[in-house]
Amino acid sequence: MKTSRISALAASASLVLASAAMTVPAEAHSTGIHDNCTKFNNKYPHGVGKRGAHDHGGDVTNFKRSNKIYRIANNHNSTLDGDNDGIACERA
Ligand SMILES: [Ca+2]
Repeated sequence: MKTSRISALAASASLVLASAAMTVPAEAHSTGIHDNCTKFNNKYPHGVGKRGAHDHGGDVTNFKRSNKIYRIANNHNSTLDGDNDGIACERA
């Protein structure tokens, strides 16, 4: 009696786990232009930085300045600003 109850519980637990696994998308979540710098630079060729940001790596000064666009990009994918200088995907 006890064993069959435990088996039933285990069976329903397996069902819950199986349906949870089925809800996971087959492919990684895509964030559109925020997937990587290649896509981001298609829209913003020199990157997007916060107002007043300075390129750590060198001399990129022609990036688009927008606190809002930078914040949205960084929230979607913080690796877009890997060197954390306040400019996402800076490119000369
Ligand atoms: Ca950067």
